[in-house]
Amino acid sequence: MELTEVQEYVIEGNAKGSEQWTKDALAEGMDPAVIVNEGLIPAMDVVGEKFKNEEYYMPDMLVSARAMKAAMSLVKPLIAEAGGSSKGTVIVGTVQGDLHDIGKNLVSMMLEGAGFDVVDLGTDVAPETFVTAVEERGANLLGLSALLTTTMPMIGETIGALNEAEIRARIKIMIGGAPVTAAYATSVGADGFAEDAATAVEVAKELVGD
Ligand code: B12
Repeated sequence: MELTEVQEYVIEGNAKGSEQWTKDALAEGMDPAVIVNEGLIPAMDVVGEKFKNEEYYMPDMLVSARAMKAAMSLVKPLIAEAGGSSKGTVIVGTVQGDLHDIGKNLVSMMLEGAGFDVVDLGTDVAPETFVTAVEERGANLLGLSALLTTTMPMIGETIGALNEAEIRARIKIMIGGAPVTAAYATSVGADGFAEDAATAVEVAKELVGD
């Protein structure tokens, strides 16, 4: 089975196609991580390019996102299954004003796969909601995602809110999302940054001292 086929399904927004292809690929024994990293993610990059070039509009991005999610829902349990005993609890969420969740969900999935307990707060999460979750969940790591240059500052706002609540020292913070860089992470006082879900796992392990 060719990975270009599932890429096409995602690019054209064919959720039935991407789902069936993924089912067949898994039945044939393809590694779920390969499906994600070499099939689904590169496809979303193409979708982003098309949007930038005004070849695609919002509805096109949405149907592509749906096709990606249909495939991901099949892969997710398999990746999560690979985990072992808990390495700690991670709270994840997309910052306020931002509705992108595909990357965050992938990071969650990979963290679960690596043996972390993940508490996913979803998208458009207000700084106060993160503060409450950190207070209540006894987590040792927080992962913040932002996909828009306009919502990136909410990462800093969220860290500021944790400082204000005097709980910043309780938790390690890693951040990510397409526009986020290591330099930005340093500038807002985060502890770590990762540019993809696989690296996020390495950074997470490092931050919790695993
Ligand atoms: C799908 C998509 C959408 C979907 C989102 C569906 C969903 N449920 O997520 C919809 C259609 C809703 C959407 C809406 C919009 N979008 Co949009 N979208 C995209 C697109 C095509 C793909 C994003 C994606 O899922 N990528 C695949 C994942 C796997 O990659 P990722 O998110 O980068 O995540 C990886 C890493 O960044 C990292 N990571 C991510 N999060 C975290 C967190 C932590 C803690 C760590 C460690 C790592 C990490 O690991 C991930 C896995 O490897 C991108 C283009 C692109 N290629 O980025 C545009 C893009 C992000 N969108 C864009 C825009 C402009 C918008 C809109 C403003 C459009 C509009 N005019 O309304 C709205 C904003 C809505 C809102 N308020 O959030 C622009 C942003 C430009 C900018 N610089 O700010 C982009 C870049 C497109 C473009 N080229 O112009 N979008």
